[in-house]
Amino acid sequence: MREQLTAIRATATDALNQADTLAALEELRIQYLGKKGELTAVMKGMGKLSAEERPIIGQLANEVRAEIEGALEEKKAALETAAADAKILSETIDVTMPGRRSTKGKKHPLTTVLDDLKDIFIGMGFTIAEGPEVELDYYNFEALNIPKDHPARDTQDTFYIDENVVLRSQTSPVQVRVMEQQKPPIRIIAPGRVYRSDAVDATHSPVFHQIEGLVVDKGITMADLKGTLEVFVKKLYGENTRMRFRPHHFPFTEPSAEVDISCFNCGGEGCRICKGEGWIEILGCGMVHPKVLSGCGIDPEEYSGFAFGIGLERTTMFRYGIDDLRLYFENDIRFLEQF
Ligand code: 2NM
Repeated sequence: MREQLTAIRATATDALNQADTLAALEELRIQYLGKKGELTAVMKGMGKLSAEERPIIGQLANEVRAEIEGALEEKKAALETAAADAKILSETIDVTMPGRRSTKGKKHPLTTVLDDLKDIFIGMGFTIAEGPEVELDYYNFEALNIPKDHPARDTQDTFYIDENVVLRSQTSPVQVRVMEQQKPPIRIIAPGRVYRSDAVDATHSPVFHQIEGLVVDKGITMADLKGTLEVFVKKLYGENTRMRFRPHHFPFTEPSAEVDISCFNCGGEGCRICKGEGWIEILGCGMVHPKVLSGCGIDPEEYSGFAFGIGLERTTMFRYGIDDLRLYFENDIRFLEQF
């Protein structure tokens, strides 16, 4: 039995020295000290020893157990320290290393100008209305007094989803929806994406943005339209900007007009920007057609209104001197970084 114990002491010490993981240590603990372990088995056999031998072997067995336990503890502590050291080493941060510069995003020029336009109209008491981009033919055309044979309704010009559903070609359907649901006074702008079946070039895109405005109340006249646009134009293009109305035709307004401003580049002298004209067209507008009002349940004998439509891409081109609308959508960082 003495030999058995010294053999266990030797092999256990050896195995412990070689263990290099905490899991391996635990296995060794079970192998030697566990309920069915080798040392336990020897100690269970001590009953068979003589009275003289028993205390001597018993003492030896206790020594071997204490030794193995001690070695286990020591090895465990060493492995834990090594693991912690390795972790600390792998996590060191070199605080002297140069930092990585983070690039800061900013607003797209279209967003900047849209936000400015919204601020100007909100300042005049307008609220912002929104509506679907996939729109019923009824709201996009019919309710706006655009007859069945109008060229805008041609599949050459409008994207049709099916016979009755289109991608809206203007944001006026939003105005129609508001007029149907809300009693005057109405004072809204409807900014948003619109779609037309155009080929892409420097001034055309099948997707672009409009901001349309609508005011409906008792006694609204052309003077209110002119006064409102005058404030808008001076806020956006400067106090010295002059404005002129040219007669035009839209199916949904009567009378209708296009609005020019004195060229912000040459002040009206004539230059490359205004093509020598001194004037630049910036928007379309008019008094809401009585048929549009009554179609929305608003009595044109009691109420009148004005409406206007501004192209966001065009307005932004003027603001920053951008000469090609494709630049807005190409996401070239060298273009975007300039604003
Ligand atoms: C324009 C020009 C003139 C317009 C008309 C309406 C509505 F819904 F009230 F009839 N909304 N927007 C309008 C009028 C839009 O864009 C060049």
